[in-house]
Amino acid sequence: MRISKQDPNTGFCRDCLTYQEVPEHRCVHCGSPRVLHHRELYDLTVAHIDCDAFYATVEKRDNPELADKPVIIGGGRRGVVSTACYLARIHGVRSAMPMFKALKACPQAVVIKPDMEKYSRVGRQVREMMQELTPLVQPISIDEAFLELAGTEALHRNPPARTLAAFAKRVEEEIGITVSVGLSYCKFLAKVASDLEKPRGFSVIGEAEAVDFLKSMPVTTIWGVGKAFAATLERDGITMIGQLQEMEESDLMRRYGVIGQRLYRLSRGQDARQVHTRDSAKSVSAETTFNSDHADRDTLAAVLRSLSEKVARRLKKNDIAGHTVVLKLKTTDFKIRTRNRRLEDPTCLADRIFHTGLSLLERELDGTKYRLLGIGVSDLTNADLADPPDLVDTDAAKRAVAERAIDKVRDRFGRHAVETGYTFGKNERARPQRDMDAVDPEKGDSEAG
Ligand code: DCP
Ligand code: MG
Repeated sequence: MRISKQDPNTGFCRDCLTYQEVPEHRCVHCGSPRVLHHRELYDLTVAHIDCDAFYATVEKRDNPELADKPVIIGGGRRGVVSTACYLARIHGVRSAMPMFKALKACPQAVVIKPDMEKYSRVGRQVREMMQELTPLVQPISIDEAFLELAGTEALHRNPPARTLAAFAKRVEEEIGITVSVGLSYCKFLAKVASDLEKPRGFSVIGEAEAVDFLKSMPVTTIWGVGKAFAATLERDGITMIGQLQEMEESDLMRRYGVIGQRLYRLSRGQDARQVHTRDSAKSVSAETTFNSDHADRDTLAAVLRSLSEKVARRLKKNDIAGHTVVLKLKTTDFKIRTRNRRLEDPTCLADRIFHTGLSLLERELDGTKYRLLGIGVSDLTNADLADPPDLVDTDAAKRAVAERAIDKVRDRFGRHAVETGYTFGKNERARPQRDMDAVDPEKGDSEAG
């Protein structure tokens, strides 16, 4: 049967994959209750896949006698639970629980020491199978990944939703473990969705219901809101996402700094982060070759500032951050110097990139004339962990808030609407002539320092 986007009423069975024209509770073909219907089922392309009780499921696969027994994986030196099968979870056993406590809750459990080599092998198999669905697979941990399936319909002759259901079925049949799938229009909600119906789940969150759905969820649903930050929010009387939805962005930013903006957007189901493969870019950088050579701090600092802003702009656009700042200089006799510094936390802020770059640059100001200056970041990660609000350096924290405010003005009025002290009036001299993307500063012709 041909399925078109005009026909959102047609669902399909997750067991036999037969299309279902009328919304029935059971599959018209095989009678399975696992029938999927959703108004946006054929429009959504972002998926999060997470294996169910991963280590425990692998052990159950390899020993059928364990099938109906509660199984706990853990022990070892730390004496905590790595994971527990869903049977053991009924008794209250959870990951990271001390083993003695877990055994008190479920004394009949079978305890198995983790076999990491085996789990890595199985995790790799699952990942390879994911990569047959789309080249855009972003692994998050040993048992989970994001997938972008836009544009894969022709290849699989199936809409993403059905491709994913076929995948889950294939993992069960060929690898012998189960997964849960979340399907949505953005990463945040795809991840939330995959957790909704575990195990063997397949949940869909569409754009139309996102805000309503989020309203009644606890703030801890938001990626990056851990126990400590949830406690801060609770002290301010905020426990549910619905409360965040009623707050102004400026208020959230004033209270919580950069993370306030994230809360504002995610609480409304706005998440522009793209799915990217881990090695799609090793670094993000920009560089400029001067018309005449320079040795003085002011000129170089101005160029550095505008290049840092360019790098930060790209990082923010792609929701990534870099852990290491890399400065590149080329002397008049074409010798290249690169200097690196690893930061405490990854950053996507121009201010942090600039100040780190400047301190590296200052050590190279020995009268040498430079014909090229470049700045970039490497060790790329998701922006989620970048620039935590509780910085020791309060001035830097203030500048970070200011930078977010400037970004907003620039989003609305263009890049040159706001100029900082370092670049003000220096745009002609500081204009980058060439930029580089996806260049690995560890390699190539550099002379590491
Ligand atoms: N893990 C661990 N210690 C933790 C959490 C997890 O060692 N505190 C390991 C064991 C898990 C694996 O990582 O099997 C994957 O983590 P998940 O959080 O995805 O947990 P599970 O896959 O076990 O369960 P779920 O079905 O909730 O995904
Ligand atoms: Mg899992």
